Amino acid sequence: MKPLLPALCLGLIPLAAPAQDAGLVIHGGYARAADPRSGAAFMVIENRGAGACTLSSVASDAAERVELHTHRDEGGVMRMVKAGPIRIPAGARHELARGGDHVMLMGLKQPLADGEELALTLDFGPCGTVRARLPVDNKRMPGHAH
Ligand SMILES: [Cu+2]
Repeated sequence: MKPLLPALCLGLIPLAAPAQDAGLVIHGGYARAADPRSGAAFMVIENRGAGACTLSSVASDAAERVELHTHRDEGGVMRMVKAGPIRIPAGARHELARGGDHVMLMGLKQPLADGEELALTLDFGPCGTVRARLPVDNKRMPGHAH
């Protein structure tokens, strides 16, 4: 009689999904409006994979332009500047949060209204792309990631 177990195991192998294989997990995310034409998105990106992954860019159909931004202290004044790629080592997490790194949306096709969802595609280069749907929450206070 043929052993039954190997066949069962084969049936449990998940279909290939590059981003999942890379072990990138996004949680605690939300978006908020800065004004009717621009907004920002925040989230925690966790790299549960075996190798480092780098977030190179973010895309969204909701805005004309999407950029990675960060805040820089310039003589006591916090200024928002364009950020370079964000590298997340294996086993590490990177927080995109108010006052720090964030996803900036410019030229919103419609204002970010509470209760709606913002769809983003995060490009991690060789680690693949990750799609996220973030709730719009204009009332969330800084520091409340969850
Ligand atoms: Cu910004």
